[in-house]
Amino acid sequence: MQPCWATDRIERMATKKPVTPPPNPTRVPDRDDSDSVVLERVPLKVKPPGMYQVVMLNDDYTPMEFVVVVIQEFFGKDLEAATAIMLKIHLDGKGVCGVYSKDVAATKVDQVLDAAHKAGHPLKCLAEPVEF
Ligand code: TYC
Repeated sequence: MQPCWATDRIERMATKKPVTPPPNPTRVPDRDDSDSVVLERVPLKVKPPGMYQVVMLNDDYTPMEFVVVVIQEFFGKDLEAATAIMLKIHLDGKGVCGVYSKDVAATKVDQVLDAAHKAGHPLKCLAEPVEF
């Protein structure tokens, strides 16, 4: 025989309505009612990092020889390739000196602008994303 307080407590528990937890809106159900697993297709969000081309611009004042040396020095071209790039820039107004990751391209631009500024030439270049 149980003491009276225990019987009271059990009766109260039996008549008390169970508390249902509120639905969690952030939880995505991973199973349906039939116990089968539901796989959700998650779209891939990662993209490979884009590449950047360093474009050099023509001007009327920077000596051709300086441009050729800069292209050799900072873009690793030999004399022939550097001269061809310089002439293309001279004739077309601009030309690509190389293609790099974003950070490396930005560093190349800084190096060229710094060298040109120190030498007193108005040579300009910029980095732009490569379209594909
Ligand atoms: N146009 C310049 C000249 O005739 C040469 C030059 C070439 C300058 C390429 C800039 O990015 C350049 N002296």
